[in-house]
Amino acid sequence: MLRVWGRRSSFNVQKVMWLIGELDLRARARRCRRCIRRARCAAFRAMNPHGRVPVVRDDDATVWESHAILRYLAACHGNGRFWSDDPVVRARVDGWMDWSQTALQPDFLGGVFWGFFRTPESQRDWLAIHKALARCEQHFAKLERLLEATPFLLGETLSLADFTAGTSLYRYFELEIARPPLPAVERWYQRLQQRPPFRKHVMLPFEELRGRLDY
Ligand SMILES: N[C@@H](CCC(=O)N[C@@H](CS)C(=O)NCC(=O)O)C(=O)O
Repeated sequence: MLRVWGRRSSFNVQKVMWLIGELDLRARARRCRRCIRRARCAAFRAMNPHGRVPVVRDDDATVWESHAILRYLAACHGNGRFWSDDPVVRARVDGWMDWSQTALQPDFLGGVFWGFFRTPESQRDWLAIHKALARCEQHFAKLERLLEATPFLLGETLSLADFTAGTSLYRYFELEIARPPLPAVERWYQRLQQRPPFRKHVMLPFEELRGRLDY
């Protein structure tokens, strides 16, 4: 039984819960009253020195950092699904995972979702939001080109690359923002929506986060 620390509205937790669902693993959500002040809780910091979620405990292994958790779960429980033992295949997946974390996520989650949705209207920096949106257009254009040729980012089957980039889709398509036409990305999004763990863990209304900068 896995133990998972995190809140359902956290984007980084959602990726991990989606994979746990796809792998059909049993998981128990762990919470403690002090988790509200995780960063200051010594017991939590002993598991993750950064005081952030998600954190997963699997028997004696404690893993933090969402992409490290995805790789750990796929390696231990995937039986070759979603990641690969072949270094060449794995490097391609890793490349898109790292791109998601260092390009798409900062611009979409940081620049647009935080800058626009989580920031109270009176404090929004519109110039920064528009710049981030323009960068997101370029990122989604890259995904569009990949997906014109294949149903999932790296071919016929789902890989960890889809988990990391795909977790943005629900928020990207739900927000009241300008978007370019992205027919291949939309088809991919529809394919992901057919997966119960994606619907259960990623497609979660996020209205409670509007104008909230507190975590
Ligand atoms: N790079 C880290 C980022 C972790 C992170 O920033 N987590 C956020 C939630 S998405 C967090 O812990 N925020 C404080 C909180 O929820 O208490 C990862 O991918 O796991």
